[in-house]
Amino acid sequence: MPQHFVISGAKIATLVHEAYGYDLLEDAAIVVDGDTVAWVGPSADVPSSYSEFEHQDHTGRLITPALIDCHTHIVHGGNRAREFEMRLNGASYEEIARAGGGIVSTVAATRGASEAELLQNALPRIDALIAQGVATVEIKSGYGLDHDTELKMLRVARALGRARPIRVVTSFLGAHAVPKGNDADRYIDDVCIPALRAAHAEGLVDAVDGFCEGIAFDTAQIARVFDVAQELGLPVKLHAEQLSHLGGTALAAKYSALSADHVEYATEEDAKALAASGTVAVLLPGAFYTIHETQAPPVQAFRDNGVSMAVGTDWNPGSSPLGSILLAMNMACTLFRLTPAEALAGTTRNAARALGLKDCGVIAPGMRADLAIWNVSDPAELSYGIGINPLHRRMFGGVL
Ligand code: DI6
Ligand code: FE
Repeated sequence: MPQHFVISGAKIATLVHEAYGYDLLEDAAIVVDGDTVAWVGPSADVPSSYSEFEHQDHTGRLITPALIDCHTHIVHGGNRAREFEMRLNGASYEEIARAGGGIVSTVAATRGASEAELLQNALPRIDALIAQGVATVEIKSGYGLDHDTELKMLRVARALGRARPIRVVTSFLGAHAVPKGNDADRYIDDVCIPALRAAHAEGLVDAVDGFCEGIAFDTAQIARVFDVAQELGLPVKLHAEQLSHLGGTALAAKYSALSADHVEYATEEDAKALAASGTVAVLLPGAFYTIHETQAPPVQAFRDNGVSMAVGTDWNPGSSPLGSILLAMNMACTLFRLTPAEALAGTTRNAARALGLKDCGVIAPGMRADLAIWNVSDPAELSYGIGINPLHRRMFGGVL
């Protein structure tokens, strides 16, 4: 049951004003009324009308909006540790593929798992994120690549949101890879688009995603999926410019996408297009790190053009087996040169934007009371630590 709290004495990174970085208040208070933030300001100025509310002193702590992981693939069967080991023992890509490795192996494991099994596998991943102050997580389909398994993955994602105190936002990613033995165009028209319509009819889809890449789908194929998304009234997002420059970012901007994700190979011109469409650039340093990518996303061009940047884990069994949003923030700073304030904005305000959510990601009156209370005195500590979790408590919808 949501309660009524006055939380005082803490530093509060409200993240409200983009120009002010953390937008930090010293010795500040938050009034939580039910599931909503009612008031924010100096501890000394809490209106007396709230004097009956339960009081909590958090002197010496930092409060931020609860974190948001805006890009994950945490519903999937199996794992690819064996393949990781084979690669480090010198196996070639072909040898790994012949041994049944790669995305195909995750598709097989996901098809073979029941809904209950997929749920059991994903719960520890959800719990790991919750333990780091995450209150909203995006989860994609994309390891089914057939009608039934794509819908099964999304049902499991919805079930995770009922099984745990966390908000789950789903993305339909039928256009993730071409299943073995299929033609890409026929797969899009005969499997992906009908599955999208069926998933939408079941209420399973919050947004539509795709993988625009040489090893996946080209812009014309993605555009066909996006046209259907538009017809259904669903927002779109896109894995774009991860391994090469194929024009996915410009396509995402053309469709007013919520986000363009990865974007290592995006250009200055792409940055201008994202700015014009209000599309968020989602940076995923876990994949960059895992695949030893050397081309970093054009962070300065994003800054110069006023593109909002978010940061996610991309938690998936292949290119980013990264289960820590805090480590993703550290990597975004170390590998991509984000400032710690940008990294925190990337997992709060801008991550909310990347999901089209307007009621979370900042601390302000009227917003959901999704908060993270940290045992740190300086907000930079959240990005500075490597493998350290300083969370004290998380509040989800007013519930501690
Ligand atoms: N980009 C990636 O890096 C992953 N998917 C995507 O769209 C790879 C997924 C995998 O290898 O399982
Ligand atoms: Fe991804």
